[in-house]
Amino acid sequence: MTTRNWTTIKEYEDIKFEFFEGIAKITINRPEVYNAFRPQTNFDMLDAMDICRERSDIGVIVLTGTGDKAFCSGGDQNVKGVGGYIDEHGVPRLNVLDLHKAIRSMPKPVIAMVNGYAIGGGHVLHVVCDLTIASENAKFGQTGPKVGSFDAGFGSNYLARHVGQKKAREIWFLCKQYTAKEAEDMGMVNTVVPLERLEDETVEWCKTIMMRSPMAIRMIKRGLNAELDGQRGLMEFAGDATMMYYLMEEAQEGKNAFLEKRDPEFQKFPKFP
Ligand code: S0N
Repeated sequence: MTTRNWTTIKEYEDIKFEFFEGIAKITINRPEVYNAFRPQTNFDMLDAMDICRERSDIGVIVLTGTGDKAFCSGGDQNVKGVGGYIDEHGVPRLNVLDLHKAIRSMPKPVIAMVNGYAIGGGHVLHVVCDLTIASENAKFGQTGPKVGSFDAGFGSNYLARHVGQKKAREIWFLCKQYTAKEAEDMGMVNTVVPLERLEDETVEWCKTIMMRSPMAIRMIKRGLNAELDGQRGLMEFAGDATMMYYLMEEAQEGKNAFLEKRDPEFQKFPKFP
């Protein structure tokens, strides 16, 4: 494995947040519980995602877990209580759903670099990411109906877009574990590599993506999301269309005419077929 000089962007309690040549890496850093998330973990990741969105020198976000055992084992069962996962103030939360929304909304690709178990809510996390690159030792599966939870949102319906309805139902109803190869064959993993090549391969994918047009990538992500995300997906797609319109001279003409107290000369702009 190539050694890279990742620099820390910001210190957090539950995650590492690092940067290298346009790539932001968010690492769930709770190896003692196989990188299970608690409310604080999700707050940390949400803050990091905000920074990724704002920083124009970040082109791709990589999500992973510390060590070679687990990407993420889902919700931390030690803090699961009545109404959700209990935070330090005693408030039950399911704020992992805010993280799902942040990944969907992120106008840049988010890649799951799966280095071990992606189980339960950890499996959902990789499902929600735009791409999944897995190591050969990775294992995939849902546990909800076995341990008293379920995700009837992206974790099941978006999963079904990857693997089909029958397989999605199998994954949830039986709660089996699947190898990385099986997950790749099902269509929910993009590629599988030896563990020692995982980061190299992921960085190569990131670099290739970053050579592509960021606006084109953004619009493709928006369009693919919109099919499943209803009015919200359409809103984000439309928002980006408006942003592009604002970049055009035609939109500037409307604003300039208003400020100059004259009629706009929209007729001079082409009406393409
Ligand atoms: C990952 C598994 C299969 C690994 O098994 P293995 O190799 O036998 O290791 P273990 O000895 O079991 O584990 C090693 C140590 O790690 C601790 N640990 C593992 N997972 C968790 C966890 N999730 N919470 C707390 N601790 C965990 C073990 O206890 C052990 O520690 P020590 O050594 O001290 O004993 C296996 O560990 C496993 O099956 N883990 C549990 C997986 C699971 O059921 N996760 C929770 C599933 N539920 C959710 O994720 C909640 C979903 C949710 O919140 C949600 C709700 C609505 C909508 C969306 C979501 C969403 O999450 O997306």
